[in-house]
Amino acid sequence: MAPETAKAAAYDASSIQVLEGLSAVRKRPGMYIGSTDTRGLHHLIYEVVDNSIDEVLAGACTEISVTLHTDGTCTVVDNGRGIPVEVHPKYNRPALEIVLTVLHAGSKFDRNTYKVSGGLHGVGLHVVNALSEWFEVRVRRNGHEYFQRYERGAPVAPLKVLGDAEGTGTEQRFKPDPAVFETVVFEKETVERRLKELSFLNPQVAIRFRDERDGTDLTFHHAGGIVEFVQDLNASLTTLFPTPVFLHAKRDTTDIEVALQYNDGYNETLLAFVNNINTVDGGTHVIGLRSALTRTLNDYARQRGFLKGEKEALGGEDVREGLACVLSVKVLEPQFEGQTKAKLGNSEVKGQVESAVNEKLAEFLEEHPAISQALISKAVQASQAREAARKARELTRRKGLLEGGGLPGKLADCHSRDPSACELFIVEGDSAGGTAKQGRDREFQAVLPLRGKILNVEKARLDKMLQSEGIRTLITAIGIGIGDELDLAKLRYHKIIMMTDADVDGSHIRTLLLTLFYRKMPELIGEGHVYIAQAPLYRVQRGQKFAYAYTDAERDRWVTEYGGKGVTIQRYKGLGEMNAEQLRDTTMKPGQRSLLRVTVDDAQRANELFTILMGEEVEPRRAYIQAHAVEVSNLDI
Ligand code: 0RA
Repeated sequence: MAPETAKAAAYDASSIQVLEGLSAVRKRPGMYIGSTDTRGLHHLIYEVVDNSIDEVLAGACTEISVTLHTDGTCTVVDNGRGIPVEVHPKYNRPALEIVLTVLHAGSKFDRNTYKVSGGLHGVGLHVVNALSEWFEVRVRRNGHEYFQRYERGAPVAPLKVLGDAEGTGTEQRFKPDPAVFETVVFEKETVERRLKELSFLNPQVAIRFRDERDGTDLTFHHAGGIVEFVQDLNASLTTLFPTPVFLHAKRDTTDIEVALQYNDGYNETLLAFVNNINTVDGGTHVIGLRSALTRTLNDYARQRGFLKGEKEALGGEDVREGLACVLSVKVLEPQFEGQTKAKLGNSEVKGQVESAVNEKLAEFLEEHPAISQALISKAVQASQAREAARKARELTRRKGLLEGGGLPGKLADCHSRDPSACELFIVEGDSAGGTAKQGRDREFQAVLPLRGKILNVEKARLDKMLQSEGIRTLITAIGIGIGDELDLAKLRYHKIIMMTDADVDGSHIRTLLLTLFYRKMPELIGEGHVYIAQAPLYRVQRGQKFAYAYTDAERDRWVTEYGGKGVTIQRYKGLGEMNAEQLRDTTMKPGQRSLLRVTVDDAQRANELFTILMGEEVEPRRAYIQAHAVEVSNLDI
């Protein structure tokens, strides 16, 4: 076809519709992928991979490979049936083009699998295409290889046949558009984590991950599915029984899978997925699971005489102490709720999960009396510790330490009583604390100095945790309480800002704080209230001119700008080396400072590292340190 003809043909009614659809996505990308920050950027990969996973769920695909290239592009290859290329009757164009420009579930070409619609994945390949500078797709099908290229979502040429080909499959390569995203750099760890997760959730598929920027080449294939997932979660811990409990049930059209295993620690790790989406904010499926656990363990304990009297009962937190659990449900029409669409809303799912887990877990307990006894005795101990903690709390309360007006003495509170305007700076050490108190705006900025390291909550049960003054002070200052009694509405400051030195001790304290928040106040992180202050590393000065640098590269740029000669560089080894004015201008003052918001991902990563570095087991710790030798070489363990 002559180019003029192709062009003329391209401007018919349906392509106007396509262009309108495209510009809607490009105008409001957030509506489709949640945000245009690094989180939204990674949604592009998730979306493309999810489409290949749909082929796995249809039983038509066994291998997926994901590659991050040095030019900032990503390639996803699968050996599924290939995106259909036949002409779509309604649009009079190849189905492939429809899938990549308008539809996310073309009726005739729809695959009969559980869809994730409503969540942030499942938005459709056309969204990825529209937000990519370019997108190239190759399909092997019907004995041919087909190819088409798009730029900013629009095809640059019709679908063409490259030649003959054996087998079937789809290959997609795309370059996120820097005009849309705040950052276009894919994070290896984020992608790796998601692919590993998908391989546990879909044991039928092998997922290869390559990062050409550093030579990474990994293959994830976990035939044991979520049972292996739980074993992985407990890998560095001592477990109460060797093989995780696994249960699988169907209620109506909902498919329910649970794997769980207890360790001798005090924390709960519960990962919940709906149609392969990680519902970090929980929802009805999680509520159903928790209530079944509490109910079934209480029933069993009562029948066997482990609980005395009618009044004694195991609480939810007691039966979840030391629990590692993966819940994976498949729901036909999931409703996702909340800011990040990471919470399941379908009310019917609560009862479905609850009844399935009640039934199967009761069976398991009957059949494994020795394990059951170990579980119950751990939960009973947890319950006694909780009771002891409650008494200790009453005592301190009566002493007037924890109640309103009885705020910790070291806290320099702010004047404002409007939590949404208030900020709490948690500062390392009394000396930096003093500087921060001088540099703050007392109207809305409060300062809490921490003396030394806080207790590692990873290794302590509730009663011991509350004996630690540092922890109590933090809990009181923040105001929302912890665990099952947490009430986010009582939050006293909407920004909780960790301000520590940029050295090993500083990062250790930050990790301890993150562990406390992640384990005991997860909503605080989930709702985006936790931040890390970014203090400068250098002050570069020449004559009257000076600037602050937050990285080595930035320092070098200032040195060049100031002309090299006569420039002095001051290196800040800690916050304490700055005076109040400097700390205010560089790190505390809104509009001038830069704060890093902590995501659940960050906290999860910090915690994982922590479980390994601080855990009892020597072997995983050694393996981890060897694998990450460069990063942790100066970490004091
Ligand atoms: C619709 C129908 C069929 C396959 C696909 C879509 C499909 C989509 C993607 C996206 C990435 N890889 C994919 N592989 C397949 C089934 C068509 C048939 O019955 O042959």
